[in-house]
Amino acid sequence: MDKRCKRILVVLLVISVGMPVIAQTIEVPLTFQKPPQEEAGMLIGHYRAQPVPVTGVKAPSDRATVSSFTLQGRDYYFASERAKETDEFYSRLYFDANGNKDLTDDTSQEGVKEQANENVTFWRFDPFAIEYQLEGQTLPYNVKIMFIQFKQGLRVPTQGPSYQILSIGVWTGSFNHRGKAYTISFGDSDFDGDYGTRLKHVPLENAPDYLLFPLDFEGDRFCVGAGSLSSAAYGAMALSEHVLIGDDLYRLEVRTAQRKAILTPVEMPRAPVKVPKGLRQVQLVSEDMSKGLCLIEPPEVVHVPNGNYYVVSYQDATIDEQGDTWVLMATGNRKTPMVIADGGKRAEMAVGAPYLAKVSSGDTRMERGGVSGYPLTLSVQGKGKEPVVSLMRTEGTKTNYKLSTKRPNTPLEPAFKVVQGDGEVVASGTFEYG
Ligand SMILES: [Ca+2]
Ligand SMILES: [Ca+2]
Repeated sequence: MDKRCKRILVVLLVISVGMPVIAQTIEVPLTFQKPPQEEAGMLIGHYRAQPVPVTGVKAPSDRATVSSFTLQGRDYYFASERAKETDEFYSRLYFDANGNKDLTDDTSQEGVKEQANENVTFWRFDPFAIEYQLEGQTLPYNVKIMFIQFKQGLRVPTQGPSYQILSIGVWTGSFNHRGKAYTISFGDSDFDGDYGTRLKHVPLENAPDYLLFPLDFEGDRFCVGAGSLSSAAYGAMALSEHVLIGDDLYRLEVRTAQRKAILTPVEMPRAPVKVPKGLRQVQLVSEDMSKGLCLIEPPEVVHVPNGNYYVVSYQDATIDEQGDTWVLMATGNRKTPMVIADGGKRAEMAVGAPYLAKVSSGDTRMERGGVSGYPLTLSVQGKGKEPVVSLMRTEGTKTNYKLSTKRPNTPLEPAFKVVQGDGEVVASGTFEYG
């Protein structure tokens, strides 16, 4: 190689390193789909609503209670009744599928009873595919109605049946970002037919310090990740204005009626933040709680828009020796150190490993399932005192870790022994999740 050629080569290399690859606007066409049936950790689009009793609708029988829910200004009617007059609870559901305010010409469904805990029983029914109008477009929607039966004698807000109306359909699409394929899904968590409702902070009156942030937010949820919908949906985030994929900053917008999502590159002053290794997803919210920021697969140092942020939640992923992926999810609270990204010295996200397990015992005797005793609680928290809320295997089938028989893809419940000073074992057992 002669000297001139070398010089050219050097110049070319400098040019290729010095030119940043500019992120481009990404349009993601969305298709509607029913998510895998209430998989563990599927947090998209579930919403609780208390329907109001209605009049002017023909009931299927004298003992039926007619109720309704609303979607984009249209009312949808349903009725619950005891299948037999002597039945203990409402177990049959009618849905006004043809929308004529007459529930005598619709088919009915018998519920499947499921004991949720000692106080609550759910009556589950198959979901309904319905349609609604948004911005002149007819769109599909998926609704699931559940009846809630409270234990007798319990003080409950309503007499008669209480319902849970769930929005369980999601809009899903895929896109490529810097050569890698991602799946993005949106759920209508606040049940208004618009899948693009951004996070809104709702201060709870006299909220205690330990209250977790997600409970304070309204709006829709979404998830994005490499891989399938079900593994990405584990730990959906509150829909935020800005999303960082790697170190590329985008504004995220969902246009439900147009069946698409748009990721637009954004230029704004940003500051470097050091992210703990293994964190593959982080939800931040600005100090004034007005704006969310989601980090997807952040590099070790990510550049976030200048500002101070609370860590709302994160996922920490690890691959075990057999190649299975495990994802730990934690939720920050007000005690978790803020991320101060002011462009000054490099900010750090002080969360994640090491995780500490803590066992505490209550000093009030409790009764449960006919057994009386003192409760033992096992909790795990990260470096920033953020509680770990779940640990799941999201990919793979070969792990050597023992798995729970009650919860799929979850580690075996830890066992305990309570030993007296003289070595006598006074109690032993296993912890339960939840
Ligand atoms: Ca009807
Ligand atoms: Ca919504």
